[in-house]
Amino acid sequence: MQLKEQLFQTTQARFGSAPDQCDDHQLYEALLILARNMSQDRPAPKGDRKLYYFSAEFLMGKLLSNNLLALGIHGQVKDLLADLGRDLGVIESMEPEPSLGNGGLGRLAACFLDSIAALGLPGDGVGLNYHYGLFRQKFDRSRQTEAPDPWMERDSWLIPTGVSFDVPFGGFDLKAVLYDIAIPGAGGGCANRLHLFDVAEPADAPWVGIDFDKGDIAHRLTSFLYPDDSDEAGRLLRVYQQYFMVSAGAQLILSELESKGYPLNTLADHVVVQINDTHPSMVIPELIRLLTARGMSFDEALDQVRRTCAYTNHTILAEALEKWPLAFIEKVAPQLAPVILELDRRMKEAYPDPKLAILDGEGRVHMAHMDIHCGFSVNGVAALHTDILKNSELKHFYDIYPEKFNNKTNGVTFRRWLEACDPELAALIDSCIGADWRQDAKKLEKLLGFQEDESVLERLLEVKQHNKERLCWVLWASQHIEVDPQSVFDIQVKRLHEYKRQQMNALYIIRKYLDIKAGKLPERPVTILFGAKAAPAYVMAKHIIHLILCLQKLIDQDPQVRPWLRVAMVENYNVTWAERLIPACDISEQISLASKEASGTSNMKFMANGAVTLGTLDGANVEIAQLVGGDNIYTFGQKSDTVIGLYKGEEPDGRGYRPLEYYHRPAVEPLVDFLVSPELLAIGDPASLSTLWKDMKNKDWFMALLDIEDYIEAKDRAIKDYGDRRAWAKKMLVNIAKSGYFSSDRTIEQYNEDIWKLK
Ligand code: 26Q
Repeated sequence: MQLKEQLFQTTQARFGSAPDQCDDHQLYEALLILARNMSQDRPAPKGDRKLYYFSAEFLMGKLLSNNLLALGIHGQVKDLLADLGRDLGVIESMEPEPSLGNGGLGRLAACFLDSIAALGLPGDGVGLNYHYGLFRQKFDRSRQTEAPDPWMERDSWLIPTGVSFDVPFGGFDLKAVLYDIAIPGAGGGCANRLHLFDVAEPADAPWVGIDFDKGDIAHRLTSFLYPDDSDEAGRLLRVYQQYFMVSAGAQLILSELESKGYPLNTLADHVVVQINDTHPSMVIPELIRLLTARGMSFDEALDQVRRTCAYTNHTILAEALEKWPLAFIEKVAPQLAPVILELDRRMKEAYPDPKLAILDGEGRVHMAHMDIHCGFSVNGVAALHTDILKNSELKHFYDIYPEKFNNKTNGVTFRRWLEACDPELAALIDSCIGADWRQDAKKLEKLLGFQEDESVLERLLEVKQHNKERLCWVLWASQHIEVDPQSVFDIQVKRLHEYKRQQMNALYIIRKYLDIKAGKLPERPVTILFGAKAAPAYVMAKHIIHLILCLQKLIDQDPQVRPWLRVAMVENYNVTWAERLIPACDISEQISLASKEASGTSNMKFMANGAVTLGTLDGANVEIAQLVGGDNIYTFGQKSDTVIGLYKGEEPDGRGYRPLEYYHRPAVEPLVDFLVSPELLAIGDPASLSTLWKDMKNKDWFMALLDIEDYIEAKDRAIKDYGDRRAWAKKMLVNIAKSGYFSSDRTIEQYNEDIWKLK
C-alpha cells in the first residue's frame, strides 16, 4: 500500500478524519503508529547466538525522525506532509523526549542499539520502563529546581507483548510486565527489540519527587530513574529496581533459549550478556540461581554464566563503584544471598587477597569484583581508561586475569549525530565524497583531499554559520536568550560534575569579564554556552550551576561586557538540545581532570560536526588528538600520570596537591575571589557562592586551579586562531574527516569480533 494511503487509513481509524484535517499532534501520533507498525513487522536478524545488552538506562531521545530514516521513508513522509502544507520538523517537535538515562552511559546504550540493528546483528536491550525519566530542570532565581518529566502519552513507542515474569522479592512476588520498543536497523530489513520491564499496576498518581513513599514498591518500582549521584535515602529502592530488571531479564533469556529448543547447558553457546556498568550485575547470581533451580549443579551453572557474561566499566571514580550491603540484598532478594556468599567463598579460596574479595570486611558486595570473577570479559571505554584500569584501578584483577581485559573505545551513531542533526553538513559531505560514508563512516577520511579546496572550505563555514543562526533562533524562542551569531560559539554540555570542571570554565569567564571591565578587550566576541543537570542531591554541583547563572545575569546586565562576552545555560539540557547545540559549535569543551573522564562521547559528536576540541588528555580526547594531530586540537593541562601521582601524594614533592598554593598565584587569586566579590554577591546567594569559594581554595578535589592558567592560555589561543577563517575551516574539515573512527558501528564491530562473536 502507498504511504499516502496508509497515513489516510491511520488518521481515519484513529481520529475519524483525513490527514489534512488533523492538527500537528494528531499527525505526529499517526506517523508514530505507522512507523511503530512497520518496525514491529520486521523480522529479527538471523543467528543462533544472541546478545542481551543489560542496562539500567537507555537514553533514546526522540524516535520519530530516527525511525523514519531507518525505515527509509523519511524523504517520502516529508514530501507527503509538504503536499499537505505541513512541515515534518514541526510534527517531530510534538514528540515528548523519553529521558530514560542520565547522560553518557545511557546515551551510549541507545547508540549501541542503533548500530547493532544497522549491522544486522541479533541483539536486544534489556532495561526498565521508568514512567518519569530524569527530572525536568528549571531555573528559578539562578538555581536549579526539579520537576517531573512524564513522557508516555496515549500513544508511545511501547508495544505491549503480553509476556510477563514473576519476580520473587523478600516477602512478596511482583509481576514484571514486558513492553518492547522495536529498533529498526537502518538500511536493512530487520528489527531488534528494546525490552523494558514494568510493574503490572503502576501508580498513576503524580510524581512526588525523590522522597516518595518507598513502601509502595509494587506500584512505584518503575516510577523514576535514579540520578547518577544519589544520597543514602532511597538506595534500597534502587536495589529493588536492579533485581526486578535482572530477574525478569534472566527469565526472558532462559525462556527464549527453551523456546528455541536449546538445552540449558548450551546457554553460553547461544547467549551473551553485556553488563553495562555494575547496575545490572545481579544478573550473574540470578542466572546461577535459576539454572540451579532447574537442576543444574552449581559448578556447571557458574561455568555457563562465566562464559556468558561480559562487563563494561564506565568509571574509575571510587565513589561511583557500586558496593551494596549484603543486608540490602538479603532484604530485597534473600534467595540471592546464598549464591553470592558461595561465589565469595570460592573466589576467596582461589584468591585470598582481600582486595579481590566479592564481600568485604564490612559486609558489602563489590559488584564490579563479582563481574570480573564471574565473567569472561572486562572492558574499559577508551584506550587511556582501559590502561588506567589495568595499571592502577583494577590492577590486582588484571594480574590474575590478564586475558579478560580489553578496550572498546566508545562511539556514537552518525545516523543521529550527523545525518539527522546536521543535514546541511551531510549534504555538503555527499557532494564532496559521495554518500557511502553513511554506511561506513571511515570513508569520511576522503574529505582530507579537500583541504585546499577553497569552495569546500567556504561552504563548510557557511553551513556552520547557518547552524549557529538556527541555534540563535531556538535560544531566543525557548528562553529569550539573545546571542550574537557572529561570535565564537564555545560549548560545554554534559552532566554537572566537579571532575568535568564546569567551574574551571566559569573561572575563564571571570577572567574575560575582569579584562573587559579593565578595558582589555578579547580578540573577538565570544559566546560561552552550557547545558548541564546536577543530581538533585549533589550540593556542590548545584553551587556551580548557581555560579554560572549568576555570571550569565551579571553579564546580561552589563552593556560594556555584553558585546564581547555572552554566557548562557540552556534550561533542561537533553538529547533534543544536544541535537541543536552540537552542529552550531565552534569550540568543544572537554576539560575534565586527566584520568577522570572514562571516555566522553559528546567530544566525538562535536568533532563529527566540525567543532575543534579544547581539551585535556583525558578519555577519548587522547585518541582524538592522535587522529587529528596537534594543529587541529587544543590540548592543555597536566597529564593523567601526574594527576594520579598527585592523588597518591607523590607529586610534586611527596605532599600531594595543595590548592592554596595555586590560589595564591597572582593570575589565579582575583578569579577565585571574584566568587565573593560585591558584584556577584549582589546577584547571587552569598552562602552558596562562599561555600564554593572556600571549597575551591581549600579542597579543589578535582584540581581546577592546577590547570586554570594553562586552560586560559589555550582557550585564548583557540579564539585567536578562529580569526583566520581559512585555517580554521581546514581544522574543521580534518576533524570531520577523522571522526569516522568514533562511529558506534566500529565500536560494535569490535565488541562483536572480540567478545560477542554473533556471526
Ligand atoms: C549509581 C548508583 C546509584 C544511583 C545512580 C548511579 C549511577 C547512574 C548513572 C552511576 C553512574 C551513572 C552514569 C555514568 C556515566 O554516564 N558514565 C559515563 O559513561 C560514558 C559512556 O561510556 C563515558 O563516555 C563517560 O566518560 C562516563 O562518565
